[in-house]
Amino acid sequence: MDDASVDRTQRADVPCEHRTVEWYKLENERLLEALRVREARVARMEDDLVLLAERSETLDRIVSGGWWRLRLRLMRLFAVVSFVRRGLPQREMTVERDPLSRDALASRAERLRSQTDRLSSGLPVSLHRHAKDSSVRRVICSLADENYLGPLSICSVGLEQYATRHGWDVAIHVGSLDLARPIAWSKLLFVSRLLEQYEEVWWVDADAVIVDTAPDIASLIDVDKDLYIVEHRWDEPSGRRAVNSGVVLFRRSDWTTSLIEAIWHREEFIDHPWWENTAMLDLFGYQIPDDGTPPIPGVPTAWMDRVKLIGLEWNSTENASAAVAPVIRHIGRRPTVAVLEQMMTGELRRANAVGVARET
Ligand SMILES: [Mn+2]
Repeated sequence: MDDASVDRTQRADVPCEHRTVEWYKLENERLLEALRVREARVARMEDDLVLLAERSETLDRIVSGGWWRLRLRLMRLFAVVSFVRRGLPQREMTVERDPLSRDALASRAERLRSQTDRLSSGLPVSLHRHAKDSSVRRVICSLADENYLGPLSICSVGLEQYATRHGWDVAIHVGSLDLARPIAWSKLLFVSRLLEQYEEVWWVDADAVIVDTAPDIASLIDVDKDLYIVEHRWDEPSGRRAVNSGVVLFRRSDWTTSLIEAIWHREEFIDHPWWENTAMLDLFGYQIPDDGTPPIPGVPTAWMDRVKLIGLEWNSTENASAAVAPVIRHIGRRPTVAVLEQMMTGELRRANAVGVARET
């Protein structure tokens, strides 16, 4: 309700026949007062309008100034560029980002070979740090010589994908660590060095690829087990089995150190076709036939107490040792390195296609 309506009510309250000169004087004063109130209100509104006009002038000055003009121009340019880019075919950019393209693998091989990082022991490596800020230090590792630099590069693509997802470091060494023995034996030396600064060291052969990054191998860890490995099996001759050292998770402990030393000292197996794997099998109690046929399980030795046999999916090969849903596809020896590389790339491409399909 405003003053005017109050006036009207008051005026209406007194019938015409009872209105006196005094009433009219008072009524006049009331009306004048109402008029003054309105004038004051109009004056305030006028002040506000002046203020608004001043502000808008300031805005105009700012907008027409050089800085704003430049910003507007940049924004317009950005909009045009992103519009044009959206319209262009994406093929070229995808090829550049494809870690399995010929160029990407070549530069990856060069990076691995450069070994610009150092372990605390001074050993040169190519190190990718993905480890999360946690109390457990974990590393995935692999090693190969120049002959296997191609497979090693392809292998490292999957290792890095896995490491990024689960917070592991990746350490890769190119070259033998003991030229007196076949390269396979260098694995033991490499793992030993890594156990000096990591609590969990996961070895993956250069001829294997991680094809499913979802499962977390750390979830398999038991307090009373220090070695995690897959036991392969054969249809024929039936009943043959053997732990395969192509994929092994080592936990840092005195037991692990002793085991690695014990394997290393089985010099009679240095040139055996399965190298250090044979030494490990012998220590664990498997029988190694002289005719080169697969090992026969025997009475497990005390070494097996701290060994945990894990599912085939962690080291899936072929036939009876092929997992339905592999985490790691271990390709193994092929007629040529080129064939091996082609198979590894194929496996990773399929895996990534499945991964992309799953995520979208
Ligand atoms: Mn292998």
